[in-house]
Amino acid sequence: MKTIKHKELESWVNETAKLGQPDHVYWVDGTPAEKDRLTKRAIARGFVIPLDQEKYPGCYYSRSNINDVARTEHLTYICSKNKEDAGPTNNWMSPDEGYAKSKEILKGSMHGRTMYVIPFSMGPIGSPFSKIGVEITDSLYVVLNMLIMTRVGDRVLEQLGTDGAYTKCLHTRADLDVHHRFILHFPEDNTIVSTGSAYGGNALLGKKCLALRIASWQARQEKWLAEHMLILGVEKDGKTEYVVAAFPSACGKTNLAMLIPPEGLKGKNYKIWTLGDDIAWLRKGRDGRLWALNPEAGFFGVAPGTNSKTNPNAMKTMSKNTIFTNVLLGDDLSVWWEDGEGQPPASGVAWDGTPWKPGMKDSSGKPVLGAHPNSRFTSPANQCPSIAPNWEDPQGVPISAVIFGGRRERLAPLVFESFDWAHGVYVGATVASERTAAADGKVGEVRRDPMAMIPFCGYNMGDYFGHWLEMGREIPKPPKIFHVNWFRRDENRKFLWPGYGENLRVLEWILARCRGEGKAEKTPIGFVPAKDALDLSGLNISGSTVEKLLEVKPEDWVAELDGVKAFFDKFGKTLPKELWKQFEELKSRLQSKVAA
Ligand code: GTP
Ligand code: SPV
Ligand code: MN
Repeated sequence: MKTIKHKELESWVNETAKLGQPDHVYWVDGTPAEKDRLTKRAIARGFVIPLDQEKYPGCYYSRSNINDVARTEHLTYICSKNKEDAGPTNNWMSPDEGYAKSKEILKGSMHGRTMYVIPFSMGPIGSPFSKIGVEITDSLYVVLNMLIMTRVGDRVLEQLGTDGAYTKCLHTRADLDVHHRFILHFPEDNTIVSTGSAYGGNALLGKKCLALRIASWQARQEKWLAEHMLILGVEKDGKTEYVVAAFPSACGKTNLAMLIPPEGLKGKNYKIWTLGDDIAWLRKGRDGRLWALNPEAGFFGVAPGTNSKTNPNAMKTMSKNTIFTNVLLGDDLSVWWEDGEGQPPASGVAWDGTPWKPGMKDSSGKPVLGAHPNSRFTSPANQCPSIAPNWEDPQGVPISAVIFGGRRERLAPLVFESFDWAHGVYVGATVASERTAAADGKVGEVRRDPMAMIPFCGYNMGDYFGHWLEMGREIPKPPKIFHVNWFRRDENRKFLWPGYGENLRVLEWILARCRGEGKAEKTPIGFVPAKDALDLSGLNISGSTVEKLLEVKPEDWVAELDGVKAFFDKFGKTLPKELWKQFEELKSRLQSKVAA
């Protein structure tokens, strides 16, 4: 028997075991030997399948239930005492109801299984940014993923001491029935309860549940920010500048974070450093700037579309010690996905467990996908060739620019700069994006996704916007705020911008602006690059395409205002007056242009 110094933690674990009725309770210690043992057990139980170990050393395949392949936002709740504290963009359930519902599902749900207790740290152990969680789970898949995504084991218990604070993260697969699926957050109790799902953000509770929903609640109280952002460094002439960027799920964070400078900019000797691809925690530094740290230790990245042209660093990162979920499993124990690497295997099993062959069509003549569009790879961050040497610096890195973005076929130009922090908060608060496969819902539909946080903000977003405004007043030297859109299309729905590595050309302009350089043209929505301000050398792109990419049509932006107003109206009194002021100012800037 292990001696647990933290008595309150021990009694929570005991109580949960009484309720869940597992056959065994096992405390994860985080050693490599244990990882081997647990991996073997997962193989024996059929939870993971080893890939061809010569081609894919340390790599495993896993398939989740076909009704359990993406986050389920309609089953995700904030269980705050007051409904208002959850706000109009979150589902709300009373804490009493939340606990009662989940208790029913938990009762006996672990029977015949082992209950794993995973002490984990979000952020390097002991960093002033870091928070500790303990996940109880009956899923070995969750354990193996948590070992990659977070810092796990006895060293975390050591840090927790006899009475340290931690987030209770209780997970049971139960019967994986969607009727028993609830992702519940009790911010006032620093507690998460997740039932009936074994997929990604629903089950790896350190990620979206703790590091965003619970952390955002805490961040408001403790005056910092928990955001759905990548962190990257741009090095030139021996100096590195850092940016954070918030894009909605499956809108390019991992890709931007691992960017490789394009051929056309080779002469400038840029080097891009990856620090995080999904979540950033930001605090005011002693120097009065905003500093950022990635609380995760791994990447849970989208597989489809990833190949050695689009994201070579991701391909190298996942070449070993990786768990692949819901991609195509080749009969030769390879993995493959749409727009991936090379030819698909001659035959295999698709993400939904059915036999698959290249070129298969469904009854309506559409190609049958081998990999689910939201299939993923889980890889250790330190395997990334571009991982920054200082990515685990407990102090984080100083941020020069905050970038918001979305997936917009029309309207939003390639890049624009806000006028100041408050206007930047307005820009973030009004981000809209087309839905992707990362969550259940209609793909392609445009929805408001402020700061890419609509599924992840753990409290009333009206208050969240207020907190952002407040942070701007707290930080003497705030970063500049920008908006980008890599996804604008032409009449034939072809992307106008080549994207990926070429996005460095946009980062270059952004960083120049932060230094007070870089030429810009003032438009009603903000500053856009002046003609010739983007370095497009070596890029085969016509002048008229560039014009289209940077075009700001006031009449289109006026039309957008109705949607913004309807969105803001939902918040009633909690929406900061400053945002209405920004709205009115933008409206009059636009109207004077339309009239002219
Ligand atoms: P989450 O992990 O869900 O939060 O997603 P993410 O924001 O990290 O998205 P990711 O980088 O995985 O990209 C999602 C999809 O967008 C992939 O299919 C990419 O190929 C595609 N994508 C990424 N960057 C670009 C780009 O610059 N241009 C275009 N056209 N597509 C891109
Ligand atoms: C996202 O959906 O934004 C992800 C994947 O990063 S998940 O962990 O499922 O949230
Ligand atoms: Mn994400």
